[in-house]
Amino acid sequence: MFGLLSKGERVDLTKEAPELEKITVGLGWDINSTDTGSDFDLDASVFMLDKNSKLPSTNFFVFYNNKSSEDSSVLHYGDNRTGAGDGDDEVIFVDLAKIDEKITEIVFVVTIHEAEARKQNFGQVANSSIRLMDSGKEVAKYELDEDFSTETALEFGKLYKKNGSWKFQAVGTGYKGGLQTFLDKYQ
Ligand SMILES: [Ca+2]
Ligand SMILES: [Ca+2]
Repeated sequence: MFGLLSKGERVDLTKEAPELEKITVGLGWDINSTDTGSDFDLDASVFMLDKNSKLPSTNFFVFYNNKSSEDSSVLHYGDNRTGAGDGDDEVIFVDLAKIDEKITEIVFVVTIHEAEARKQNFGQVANSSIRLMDSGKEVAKYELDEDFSTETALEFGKLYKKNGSWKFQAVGTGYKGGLQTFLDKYQ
């Protein structure tokens, strides 16, 4: 529908895909190079934020240890520890109709589990992508095209509500750090 998005590009889901209510968000990655001696365990997590860009409570932080948001609108389908194989390696489900009124932004991040101990970063990861699907049909896809040589955490994309419309933006901002970096930012 929207095809391939470039970094920073936004699409208006409410306006251009009004029938889209239940969205499956797939995150994929592969390892591009050298064997670092450990698996690459990338973790997809979701921060659901209020109008001040903060978590109303930690129940709106969805990750492998908290697989459902307080309002049950965001569900995490589970941890993939290697990224082996094509397609989506971790999947998150979003039901726009169930999102709590106070939530105006849903941020999808990807971090590398134990990046420091395993000496890993996004420069060693290939084919990173985030895509939105409607009943198995791809609606939009963003492929990370930058080579992050030191970053270990990534804000991949976000859904946000503006003037009553849900929009999606391909973000692609890299950080050094891990999940705690985002918790510090959003708490
Ligand atoms: Ca994982
Ligand atoms: Ca993969």
